[in-house]
Amino acid sequence: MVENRLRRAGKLAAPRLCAMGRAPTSLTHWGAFSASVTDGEITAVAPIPGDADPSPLLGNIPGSVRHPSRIATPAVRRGWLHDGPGPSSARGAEEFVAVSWDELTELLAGELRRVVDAYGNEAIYGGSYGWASAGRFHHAQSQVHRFLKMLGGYTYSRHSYSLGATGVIMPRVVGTHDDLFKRSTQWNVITDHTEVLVCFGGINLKNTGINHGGTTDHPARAALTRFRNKGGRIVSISPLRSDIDGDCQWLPARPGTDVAIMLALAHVLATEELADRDFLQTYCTGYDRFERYLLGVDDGVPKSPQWAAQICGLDADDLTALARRMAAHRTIVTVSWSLQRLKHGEQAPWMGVTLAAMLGQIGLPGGGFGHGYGSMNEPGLPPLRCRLPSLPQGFNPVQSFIPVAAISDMLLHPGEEFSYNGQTLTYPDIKCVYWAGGNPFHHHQNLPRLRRALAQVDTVVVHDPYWTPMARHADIAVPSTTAFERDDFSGSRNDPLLVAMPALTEPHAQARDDYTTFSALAGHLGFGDEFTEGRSARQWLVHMYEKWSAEIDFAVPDFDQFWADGMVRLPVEDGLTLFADFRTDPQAHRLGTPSGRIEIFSETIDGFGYPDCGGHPRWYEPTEWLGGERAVRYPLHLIANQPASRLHSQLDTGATSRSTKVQGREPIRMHPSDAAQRELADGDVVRVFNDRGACLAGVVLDDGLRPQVVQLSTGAWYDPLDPADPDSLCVHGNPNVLTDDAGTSALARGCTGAAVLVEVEKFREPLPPVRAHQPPVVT
Ligand SMILES: Nc1nc2c(c(=O)[nH]1)N[C@H]1C(S)=C(S)[C@@H](COP(=O)(O)OP(=O)(O)OC[C@H]3O[C@@H](n4cnc5c(=O)[nH]c(N)nc54)[C@H](O)[C@@H]3O)O[C@H]1N2
Ligand SMILES: Nc1nc2c(c(=O)[nH]1)N[C@H]1C(S)=C(S)[C@@H](COP(=O)(O)OP(=O)(O)OC[C@H]3O[C@@H](n4cnc5c(=O)[nH]c(N)nc54)[C@H](O)[C@@H]3O)O[C@H]1N2
Ligand SMILES: [Mo]
Repeated sequence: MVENRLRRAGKLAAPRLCAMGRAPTSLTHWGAFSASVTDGEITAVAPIPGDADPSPLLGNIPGSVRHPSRIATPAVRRGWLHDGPGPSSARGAEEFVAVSWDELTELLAGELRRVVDAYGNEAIYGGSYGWASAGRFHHAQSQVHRFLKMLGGYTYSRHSYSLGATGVIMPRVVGTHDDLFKRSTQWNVITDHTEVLVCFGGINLKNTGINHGGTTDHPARAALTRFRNKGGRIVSISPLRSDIDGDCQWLPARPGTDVAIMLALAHVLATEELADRDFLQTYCTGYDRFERYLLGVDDGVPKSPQWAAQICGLDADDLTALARRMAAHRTIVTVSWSLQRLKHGEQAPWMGVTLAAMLGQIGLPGGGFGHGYGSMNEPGLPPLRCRLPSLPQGFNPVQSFIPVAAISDMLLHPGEEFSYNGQTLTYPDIKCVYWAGGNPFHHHQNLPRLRRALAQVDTVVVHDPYWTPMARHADIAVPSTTAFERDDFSGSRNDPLLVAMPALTEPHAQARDDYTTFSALAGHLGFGDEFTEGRSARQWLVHMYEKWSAEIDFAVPDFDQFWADGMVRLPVEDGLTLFADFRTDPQAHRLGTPSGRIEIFSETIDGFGYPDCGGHPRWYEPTEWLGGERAVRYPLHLIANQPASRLHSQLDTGATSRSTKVQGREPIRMHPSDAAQRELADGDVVRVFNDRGACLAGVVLDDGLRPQVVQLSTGAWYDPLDPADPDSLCVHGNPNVLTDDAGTSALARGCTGAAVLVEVEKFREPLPPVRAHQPPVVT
């Protein structure tokens, strides 16, 4: 403790400086930076030279390591410590008791042993979804999964909140989902060849700040500028003007109706002889079945621009003109990931590919399909020619899994059957939930329901550097280091630099690396040597690097040289066009689908007989949209999208994130006409509500929204006015108290958090304080 106080007072030696005395560099999911370290603390950060468009998220870093919201000591919920494991609705409301690391190890090892002995490893839910921090070794997911596998396994989760629907549908349609991003058509090909970019969901540059594992350059903004300067045109179909930065044709469609719009465009192509029948014949299967639906042969409803106009609120003539323009030019149809994070989210990427196939330009330079431009930095960037160094993961002997966003369903319905991707599975009976590196109170929908679900289990364990809302709901809170307090290295599959991440400062208070925590636990449980393989964290870095460098087919400097240099440049595959090989030779480069082609009709999916996902893409009426019954009670469509000021909930306490808050609340953007109807002014605090929950938010007027659309980003730390009440008002502005915890369909059961219907009213009571960034009571 004394040591820690001294460290904080800056009396101990400042952390290592890199070789040659230059400022140390490090890597985050949102960019590489060099740090100014004064008296042992990170006081300022600067983007590395060469990053064309650094992310403003870097501004959240200074001050974050010693923030009062850090978990300073291992801590156990008082009720759990006193009464032992068991269901409890006190999670999230009770104070904590500080324990020593030895006590924590003993308690935690004992509880894991108890659960495994009494119920089997299946009773541990170790999906532990979340982004954690950049770093190939200290990556929290890799650590927790490796540990739980050696413990005998755990119930795991499949896919992500990012791409829940795409991850299941696109392998059935084009044989892959990863390659859509990893091997996407590159920006330089787009700038050289594309004439029209038709973007469903826009290309929002705020999102291109991010890549999982890190990113060292942000070329999207410059690429779009070059594209425009060469005469390229951008059409943005989106409820928000800001989804394209700069000049474009903005079609502010009613949200949730993109599939209807795509169908209308397809209808024009089909009826005006503009569809490329040769392409559909050679490279696709099932177009005929789809066309019957498109033309309304069986249901009597042609999916014409006039039909779509009623649904999407755009002008039918504009849609017709757009379709003709797309057919006349080299065109890419892009679909943002947000469109598959909605009810029936499988349909938008499937229909996007179908539309691109009808244009016949898939595999031609600058034509075809894109998924996720403006969702992540990765699409448009060249992939590495090699894999990255990695921590061996081992084998999970437990078969039981859930689609990741089914967590509340699983906890509330043990033993019940559910459908997923053609299978009938059974929810396991979970006794222990183990989380490291994610924040379900950020990522999951319908938080009141999640709180009730978490109350069912015997024990919740959370490793996190911060007292996030998830950590507050833990029985056992385990303080982790941040990426800035340990040595590591990182990179990502579409970035040319592998970056050394030397520790910039000493660990805060009693925080420990997850690796150290798991090593101690494994030791206590009798598999310490297997877990550590006798290596310290530093020795693992050297080992991972050396093993990797021996396996790749080009030379890299040895570890010490890499560490001294701070980074190493890796070769990339330049000039890619998505599916170019397939186009050149569809036999040699068959897609990984049953037909080897693009499946516009999928016999497999059709065979599942799901009412909410049939054999070809189609328009299903959404549950949460302005055209439905529900909009009578909740007449505003809330876009709950990714925050511009942080990564998810990470560093919500930081300067960039806090600078956007309105009276301490998360900003909600509203059209002036919607505000006027409710007598709201810029800067007012409002209550945003529906029948699932309510939160406060601060009004920002913006006429760049389609009327009746409001926008409230995710990521404000959940802050219940009454922590004992799962239905309590969130005073800070977390939209997931409002969103529906319903899967996309029986096929993928992806997350549907992208949007929700709400009403907004002025909050007239005295403003409750925001306490989310303060630690809970720990005695
Ligand atoms: N309504 C709605 N909900 C959404 C979305 C939406 O669009 N709308 N988007 C969804 C999407 S796409 C995603 S990806 C998810 C994101 O959801 P998450 O990935 O769960 O969100 P993060 O805030 O990134 O959580 C990462 C956590 O890891 C912690 N952490 C960082 N480093 C370490 C470490 O070394 N060790 C440990 N133990 N912890 C560490 C951080 O402090 C943080 O609490 O949210 C989803 N939720
Ligand atoms: N700054 C920042 N960037 C991020 C993240 C972050 O937390 N912060 N998270 C990263 C992660 S993990 C992911 S998965 C990606 C997610 O990437 P996306 O899912 O693409 O991101 P969103 O910001 O949720 O949505 C993009 C845009 O889609 C539009 N949109 C929403 N609903 C509709 C609709 O029904 N129709 C149409 N046409 N448009 C609609 C919204 O206007 C929104 O701005 O972002 C990544 N980038
Ligand atoms: Mo994501």
